[in-house]
Amino acid sequence: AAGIPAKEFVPTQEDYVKIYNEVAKRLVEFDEYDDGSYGPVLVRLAWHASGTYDVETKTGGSNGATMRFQPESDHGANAGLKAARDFLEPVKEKFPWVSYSDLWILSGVCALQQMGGPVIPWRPGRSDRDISACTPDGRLPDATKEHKHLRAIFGRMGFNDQEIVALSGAHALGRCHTDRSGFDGPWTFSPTMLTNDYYKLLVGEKWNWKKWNGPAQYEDKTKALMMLPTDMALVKDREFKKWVDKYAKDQDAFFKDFSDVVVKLFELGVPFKQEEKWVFKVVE
Ligand code: DDH
Repeated sequence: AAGIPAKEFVPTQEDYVKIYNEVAKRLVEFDEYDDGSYGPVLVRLAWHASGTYDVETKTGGSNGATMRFQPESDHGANAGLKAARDFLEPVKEKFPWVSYSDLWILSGVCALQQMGGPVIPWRPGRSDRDISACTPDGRLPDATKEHKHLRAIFGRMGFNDQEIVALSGAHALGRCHTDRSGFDGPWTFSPTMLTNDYYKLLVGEKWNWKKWNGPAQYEDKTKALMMLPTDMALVKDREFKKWVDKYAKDQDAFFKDFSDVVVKLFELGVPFKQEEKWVFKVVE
């Protein structure tokens, strides 16, 4: 009636469970994509939304979902992530009250859990910002570089050596695409399951330069798997290697540290009002 303001919809945990379940359902439904899952590219979207954070200026991070806009969507590192954003568009249409920023990160959590990863506690609180909040190009890691670059880039986000190595285990998932990054191939034989195989392969296989016309990358004996120069930096640098050895031997230790560091990554720069983090149940 006139004069009575419409009541604002305040979503509860149950409403976010509906979104988690919808994304999980779509992951099963659209199993023709890539290696059989949108999971890896959803994880990469959540990581690239978060990994722009700069501790000093407190700019970037997942609050804002500024990758919706050019120029950020056109940054070289974000090539191919339109597939993930488009995959989530019908979810946004079904639940218009959720911010893109919360949707992208909750979907990353969903993908990781549904691909056999550890529980990743999550809370809402991100709001979408406009094009003026886009971060400059160059904040995400460059795969052609080495240990110094990794420490500079991840140090800017606020991560130490152990956290850099734990985060990198996400490369158990997904693959490189020649039409996106220029690199080619998956890191493991099970690119839609989160395991500690990335570390096992890093220390257990012999890696040689791939002979091809593409960017410099490594390949294993079978030539089916790959490592980026930045992946190999984790075994070439003694301080990084300590953690690679630990996670190669102990999947539980990897899962625990991975969960902790991903929660930290996904929350960088977000002005939360809510203290409590929720745990979402895996959809069988
Ligand atoms: Fe990554 N990553 N990543 N990555 N990443 C690529 C794919 C995927 C680097 C470069 C690349 C993380 C760290 C690094 C995932 C998750 C994470 C590709 C291939 C390149 C290149 C893209 C393509 O061609 O489609 C570099 C460099 C680093 C680093 O220096 C440490 C981290 C921290 C994560 C994370 O999620 C926490 C995932 C998943 C993929 C697979 C995407 C797909 O479509 O499949």
